[in-house]
Amino acid sequence: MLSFKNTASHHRLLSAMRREPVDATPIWIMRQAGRYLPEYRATRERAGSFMTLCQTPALACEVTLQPLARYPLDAAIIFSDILTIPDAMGLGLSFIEGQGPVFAHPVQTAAAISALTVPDPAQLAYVYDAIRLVQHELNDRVPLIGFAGSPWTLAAYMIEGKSQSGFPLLLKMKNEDPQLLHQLLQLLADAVSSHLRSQIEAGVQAVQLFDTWGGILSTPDFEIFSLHYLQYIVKQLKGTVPIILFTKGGCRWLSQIAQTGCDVVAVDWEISLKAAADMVGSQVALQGNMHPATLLQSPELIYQETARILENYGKPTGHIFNLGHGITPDVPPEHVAALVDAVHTISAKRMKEEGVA
Ligand code: 1CP
Repeated sequence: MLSFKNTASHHRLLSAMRREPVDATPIWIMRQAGRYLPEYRATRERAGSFMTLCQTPALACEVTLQPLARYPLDAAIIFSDILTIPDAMGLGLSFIEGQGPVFAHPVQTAAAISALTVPDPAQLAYVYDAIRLVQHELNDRVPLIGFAGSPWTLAAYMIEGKSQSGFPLLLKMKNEDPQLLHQLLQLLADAVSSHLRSQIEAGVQAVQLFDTWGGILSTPDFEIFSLHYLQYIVKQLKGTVPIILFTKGGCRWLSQIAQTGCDVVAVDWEISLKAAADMVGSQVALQGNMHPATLLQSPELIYQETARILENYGKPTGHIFNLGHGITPDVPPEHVAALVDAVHTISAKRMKEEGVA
């Protein structure tokens, strides 16, 4: 039986996810613990490698909390990576400077795919241990978000063996042996469900699924190869904690994504939040959607763009502010302070004026 922490209602993030009144719009940032922070780079250097950082709970806990020490963010996200699942399946993950993730044993044949199994939770225990450490340190200051990659996005890296523009080997398998690809996607859907369930048991109060590469598909193929498995995972987890679905490049499909039964639909910058709200209806909250490059501009321009996005959304709740994709390493840390302040100040003032706070 799945047990999870009773999610206290005083957290802005969780209230906004339920579309209940909030005193200000909550904000967290994808990749908020990352290379734009000098303290992250220092801990990463001390760890020696990215995987050691992920697999050492004390260090993963330390970097998870670093952005919270600097900014009044409304959530923490556990420091880990979506590729820990294929690593636990035996694919041999390493991160090569300047090249990104690389697998020693990509899966490209029926024999390699048939040999895979759902990892034993013990193989990912370092993630659950890190979650327990973070929850102890946070002491209910803000909620902690857990995450995983979508089956489609994980399959992309597992088949290609690395980050490869256009993912040609993945698309070749989709076209030439779709049943084999479905075998891999279903196994991943079970592995992702199991990993998220264990994260929830360890104490995360919401989860996000990153479907970073769903947007490369055509509409019929998105439904068959990505959405179907997102829906399967949502069904497995329904009734535990709120679920955020993020398909990058997926603005064409926001209404289908909302119909999976998820709680929050995360939106990139390709569509306005107002248009997104018209597509998803009133059953889900929205997350997003500032262009990450906005954070390279001056604090004045960041303030103006924040005001524009909040105004464009226009409703008192049901919005979690975020970027439309991860923060980039070249962002000056003080620009993040300007953003968090702008979101809270502008939204709190508006809620007071409208008498909702
Ligand atoms: O050397 C380093 O420090 C590497 C940078 C880095 C970081 C900070 C990687 C390598 N992963 C992470 C952490 C990470 N990855 C988090 C931490 C929590 C947070 O603060 O948000 C999360 C949520 C992820 C998720 C992730 N990893 C995604 C989905 C989100 C997205 O950005 O689209 C993907 C695609 C990955 C794979 C991955 N891991 C790392 C890199 C550089 C990549 C992308 C490779 C590519 O460009 O295809």
